This record gives sequence, structure tokens and C-alpha cells, in this order.
Amino acid sequence: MPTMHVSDLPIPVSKATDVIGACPHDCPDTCSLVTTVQNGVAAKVHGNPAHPHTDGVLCTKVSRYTERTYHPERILHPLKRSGPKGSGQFEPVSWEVALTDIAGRLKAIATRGPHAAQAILPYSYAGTMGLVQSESIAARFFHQLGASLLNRTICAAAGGEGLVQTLGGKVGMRVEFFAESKLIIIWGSNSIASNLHFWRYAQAAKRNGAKLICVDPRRSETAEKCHEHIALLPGTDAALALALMHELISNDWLDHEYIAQHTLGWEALRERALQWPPERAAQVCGIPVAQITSLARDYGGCMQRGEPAAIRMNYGLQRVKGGGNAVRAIACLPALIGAWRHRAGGVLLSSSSQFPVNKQALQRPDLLAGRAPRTINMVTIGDDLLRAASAEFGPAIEALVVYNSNPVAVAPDSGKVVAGFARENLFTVVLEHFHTDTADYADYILPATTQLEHWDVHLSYGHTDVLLNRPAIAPVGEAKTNTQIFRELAACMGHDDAGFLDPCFTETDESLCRAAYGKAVDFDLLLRQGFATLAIPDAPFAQGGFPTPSGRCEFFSARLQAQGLDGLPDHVPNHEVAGASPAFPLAMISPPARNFLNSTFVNVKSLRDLEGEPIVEMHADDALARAIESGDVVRVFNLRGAYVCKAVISKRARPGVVNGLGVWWRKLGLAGTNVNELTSQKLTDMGAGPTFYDCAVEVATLQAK
Ligand SMILES: Nc1nc2c(c(=O)[nH]1)N[C@H]1C(S)=C(S)[C@@H](COP(=O)(O)OP(=O)(O)OC[C@H]3O[C@@H](n4cnc5c(=O)[nH]c(N)nc54)[C@H](O)[C@@H]3O)O[C@H]1N2
Ligand SMILES: Nc1nc2c(c(=O)[nH]1)N[C@H]1C(S)=C(S)[C@@H](COP(=O)(O)OP(=O)(O)OC[C@H]3O[C@@H](n4cnc5c(=O)[nH]c(N)nc54)[C@H](O)[C@@H]3O)O[C@H]1N2
Ligand code: SF4
Ligand SMILES: [Mo]
Repeated sequence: MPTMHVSDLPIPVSKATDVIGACPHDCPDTCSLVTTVQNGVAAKVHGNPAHPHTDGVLCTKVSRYTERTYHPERILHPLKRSGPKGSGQFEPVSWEVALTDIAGRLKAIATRGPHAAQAILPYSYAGTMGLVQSESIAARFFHQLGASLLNRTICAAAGGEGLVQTLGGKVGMRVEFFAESKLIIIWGSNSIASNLHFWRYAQAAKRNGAKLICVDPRRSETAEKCHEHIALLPGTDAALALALMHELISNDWLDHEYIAQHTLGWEALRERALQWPPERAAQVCGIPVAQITSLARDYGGCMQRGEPAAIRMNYGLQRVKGGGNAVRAIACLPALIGAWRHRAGGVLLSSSSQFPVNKQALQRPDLLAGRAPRTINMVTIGDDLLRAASAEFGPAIEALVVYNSNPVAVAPDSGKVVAGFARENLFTVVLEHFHTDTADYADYILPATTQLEHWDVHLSYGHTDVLLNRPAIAPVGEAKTNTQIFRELAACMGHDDAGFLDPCFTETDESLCRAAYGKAVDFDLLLRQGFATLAIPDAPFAQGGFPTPSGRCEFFSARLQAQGLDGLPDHVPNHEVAGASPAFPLAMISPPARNFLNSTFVNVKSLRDLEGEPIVEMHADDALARAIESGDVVRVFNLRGAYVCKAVISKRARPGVVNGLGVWWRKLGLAGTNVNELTSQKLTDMGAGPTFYDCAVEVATLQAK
């Protein structure tokens, strides 16, 4: 078996040493971590004071990282199922037994015919955002095999596509300059919970006199700390943005020169926006007209005074049918007032396209060698696991290899997902740290290393620094890195398929870290200080130069029109519009809980204690209408399923909308389900993304307090 060169520096064993790493989690902040190691044990993890964005501070979750790494329930050995599917009963086996058996099972499927390997599906997301421990050797392995491809849509697909079609990429303001903004609109983001280090810049701006406005159906921790909160109905953001344009036009708060020089489709957008007077949008959004006109005055006022106005969007607003259009409409706003002229003006949703990652080198799509396997959308895994073979679908899914993800908890429409995972004729391998809801359905669980135990290199979607993660400790128990697991699986496959003996299957993690950016990033600098800042202009679009086909901010997108879609942004109503269904009159959103990261950390007791119990927040009027009291155990339900949790009557909920905070492990919930029992597999307008926050429900008391 190939061995991995874990470090060119020895791992300290005697005196306490600090090792610089990177937070692996799916969070825009990508903090620089410092792990203090004593006698080979990680004693403490803290924020790197030398990294400007981290500024010595971590969130509560990751400051408990050692609790997660040394958790008594950590999986330390390969495990084989010993009870019925889903029972969570396993027995330890050796690595050799596990890998030989898994390779044999995959080979038996793949060698049945020319496209038979498509019955195998990798399922992974961003449990670690590291470029090496996510899609490097794993991608090579599945490409060589000819397995189905996975469309990794579960988080950001609609908004990402909206941004690409408008600005040309996942590009925008540099986050540090928000500190100099005079107006910050925080749109669809609970920054205090999910983008803490941005919030620190916003606080600096506030101290310098900036006005902060939050647009969010929920009165989140962030909304309550802003000067104003616009609590619109879920999925109505494009209507608000179009009405804002209407007001900018009516009052001539426009930067005509910027529009003429650096945008495309102004006349058409103008006509569209004039169909959205504030009265119409107020009706759709369920908010007072005055909130819209006041927001327009603030935004337009910045232009008149020559002050920078900035928008921080996050992915919360695009988990609805019209998510792509909403992001497009909002991304048009800065060009209208010429906000991009300032380094502290513009919009930021994601910075990830700024990073020159060499994906070809890491993932080696050339190993497909002309084969074009089908693509499965990870959002519809529930339906797809239950689909029979057909000419349209191809073979039924027979084997699933899950890593860096917990689909049984996080994918929508859990009833279907669970039924799929429970199939007796599905062979499932899960690479994990813990016995998650997904791992319970595995045939084999393979113990994976955590970020403290492996090399990796990172991009960020909330700032513009590359980070390197050095291993601080040796792997715990018999855990192996994801890369090493796929290297060893490839070696087992290589007995029959020489393709798996290609040297690309023995490349070391350190070499992969170097290959991720090649010469575009100074690797020696990364080794020395753990981070390297990309060279990006302060105000990237001050003189236009958007990375779109036209080089302009595309109000009108010919590419969308060519796909048969609307070339202009518009309000696209939800699949399940709030109040439209008499049986399920409440709109439910399920935003992240502050002390969890998606479903990660739910099993860390100190963090679970901070969250308490699974809850649904309700407005007093909605609770009263149903005779529900705070603390009642309630049943939240629709035609897809039911979720039992505690009701909390709270000012955080607006009338007509309930907030079922996510994403609990099913088995740690009150009745073995979580909020995704209720969400649907319906997709977004662009990008084929999920619609978690586009979900009609009813709530009833199950057991009074
Ligand atoms: N603590 C913590 N941090 C996280 C995560 C976590 O689970 N916990 N998740 C991480 C992940 S995976 C991601 S993708 C990122 C970003 O993650 P996001 O899910 O974007 O997280 P938030 O910034 O909390 O934004 C969600 C906010 O959008 C609001 N919202 C819901 N529907 C709508 C709508 O229709 N319109 C508007 N305007 N707002 C709406 C919600 O009420 C919530 O306050 O954060 C990451 N950071
Ligand atoms: N209802 C509802 N559902 C949602 C959301 C919501 O807001 N509401 N948010 C959605 C969003 S934005 C996202 S991004 C998805 C996230 O969904 P997932 O990407 O599945 O994220 P997590 O739930 O954090 O699960 C990641 C798993 O990866 C494992 N892991 C971490 N590091 C490693 C590693 O190095 N190796 C291996 N083998 N495993 C590792 C962790 O232990 C964890 O169990 O969930 C989505 N689901
Ligand atoms: S989860 Fe986010 S805020 Fe917390 S340490 Fe990681 S990158 Fe930083
Ligand atoms: Mo996400």
C-alpha cells in the first residue's frame, strides 16, 4: 500500500507547539486555526491572531474542535453492518477485509457491461471544504471507474448561477472593505451565526456611522442588531429588489454614466422595474410600502452623497423556487447607483471564482477517457434511489459511496431519502467521523481523519485568502484520510483494472496541496504563515470589466434567454406560496442554528446543550389561532411528512411564517425525524438547486406543556 508523507516538519511530541491550520467547515469565513499540541495531543484550538480576517477569533463551534476530535463516539475502526439495514448495528473489521470486500463489490457492478459502472454513485459535499480531502483522489477514483457524476447543488446552485449570469462569476466586493461602507444591506443572511467575521467588519462600519439594514423573514440574531429589519415573506426578494429599482428610476437616483458604460440591457430592465411600484411589491412581500421607499431613499441617498453602499447577500434567500432570479435582481442594484466605483460599495455573495484552483489537475476528468456518465442531482437523491432502471434514467443506483456529507439528515424530503437508503439491494459505504443518520444505513463505515489529522489547502467563499492546513496530530485510532482510503481502494481495484495503477492514484497529499494552485500561489509563503492573500484590485469593477461575455454587468442575459428562460430578472413566486394552501397555510423556513453547522456538531453535547431542543418558532398570532403555547410539543406537518418538535412563541417569527431551525440529527430529535421530513425535492429556477425554504406546513399541538 502507498504511504503518505504527512509532513516535512516533524509533529511535535514533547513541548507544547502551535500548528497552523484552516477551519474545514462550510462557512464563508475560512478561519486560520492554531492548534496547541502537547505530547502528540491537541490541547486547544484557537483563532490565528496573525490572520487579518480571523483576527484571533473563532466561533463557539470550532473553538470546541478538540471536543469533536476526541469525542468518545468517534469512529476509530472500520465497521461492517451486523444487523438489519438502518439498525446502526456494526462489528469491527480490519481495513484489509473492508477495502477488499468494497473493491470486489464495486468491481462486480462495473464489469457487468460498458456503462454498468453508472450504477455506482459517489455522494459528497462540503463536510470539509479542503480541496484535497474533498474532490481529488476521490474524483479520480470515480472518474476512472466511470461511475455516475454528482451535481453538487445542495447549497448554492441557484444563487451561484444567478451571480454568474449577472456579474460573470462568483465575484464581488472584498469583504474587508465593508468596514468603510456607509450603508450595509444584509440580505438573506444571519451573519452573526453563519458569517461572524463579516459581522465584525459590519460592526466597524457601524461604529463609523454606517446604517445597517437586514432583509430576512426571521428576526435573527443579526436582524435584531441592525438599525432596520425588513421581514418580508420567504421567496419575495426579487419583488423587493425590483421595487427598489422602481424608486431609483422614479427619483432619478441613478448613475447614468456607469449604466451607459458598464451594463447591458438597461432599457429592458427599466421597463421591467417600472412594473413594480412599491405598492405592488409591498403586497407580494407582506411588508409596509414605507419600508420599501425608505430603503430606496437610503440606497439612492448614498449615490447622491457619493458614499459607498454595500450589499452582503448570503445563500439564505436563494433556497426558494425563484432563488436564481432573486440573486440576479439584487446583483443588478450596485451598477444602477454606480456603487462599484468605491471599494466599499457593490455586492458580495461569494468570492470563490477568484481562486485559481487547478481542478483538472486535482480531479483528472481526463480519466473518463471519452465516457460520459449520467449526472445525478444530489437534491433529488430521495427520488433517484427509488428509481428503477429505465432508458431515460439508466441503471438503478446499486452502490453509494458517501463522504463529507450526511444526506439522510440534510437532503430534502427525508421520507424518500430514508426509504432509498433502507433498500436491501443498495450497497452503501460511508466515510465518517461519527455514527450519523447516514452512517446508520451503511454496509461499511470507514473511519476518516478530521482536519487536525491531515493536510489540506483551502479557498474561501467569504474572503480572498488561500489557507494551508497542516496536520497537528497523528490520525486518531485507525482513521485514514479520505485520500488515503481512495488510494487504497484504487490499489485493490488495480488487480483487475490496470488503469487504477496510474501514478495519479499514489500522489501524496502534500503534492496535491501544491498542485491545487500550482504556481498561482506561493506555496512557501503558505508553509511559512498558513495563508496567502490573492492579488485582487481593491474596487474590482470601478471601471467595469465584469467577467461576463459582454464584459458588462448583464441586466439582460442572452445566455439565459438561449436556455428558454427570462433574460431579465423577475419575481418568480414560490412553489408553495405562503398562505396559498388552506390545508397548509404557514410558510416554513429552516435556517441554520447558530451552534451547529448544517448537521455537524449536533452530537457535540456542549453545543447541543446551547441549542436545547429542536424547535419551531411561531408568531403569537399564529400560535393563538391554533391554541399553541410556548413549550408545547407540536407536530409540524404537510403531505410529505411530520416533524415533532417544541413550539417557541417568539418575536423572531413573523406572522404566517414559522422557523424550524436546522439541521438536527433525526435520531437526536424528539420523534426520530428532523425538519427535512417536510421539505420538498422541487428545484429552483436556475442551477437545479434545492428549495428548503419554500415549504408550506400546518402546526398542531401534540402534547401541551
Ligand atoms: N452557525 C452556522 N454557520 C453556518 C452554517 C450553519 O449551519 N451554522 N451553514 C453554512 C453554510 S452550509 C452556508 S451555505 C453558509 C450560508 O448559510 P445560509 O444558510 O445562507 O445562512 P445564513 O447566513 O444564516 O442565512 C440564512 C438566513 O436567510 C434567511 N432567509 C430564509 N429565507 C429567506 C428568504 O426567502 N429571503 C431572505 N431575504 N432571507 C431568507 C433565514 O431566516 C436566515 O436568517 O453559512 C455557513 N455557516
Ligand atoms: N432544511 C434544511 N436543510 C439543509 C439546509 C438548510 O438550511 N435547511 N442547508 C443545506 C446546506 S446550505 C448544505 S451546504 C447542506 C450540507 O450538508 P452536508 O454537506 O451533508 O453537511 P453536514 O451536515 O455538515 O455533514 C457533513 C458530514 O461530513 C463529515 N465530515 C467532515 N469532515 C470530513 C472528512 O474529512 N472526511 C469524511 N469522510 N467526512 C467528513 C461530518 O462528520 C459530517 O457528518 O445541507 C443542506 N440542508
Ligand atoms: S465555522 Fe466559520 S467562523 Fe467558525 S471557525 Fe470555521 S470558518 Fe471560522
Ligand atoms: Mo451550504
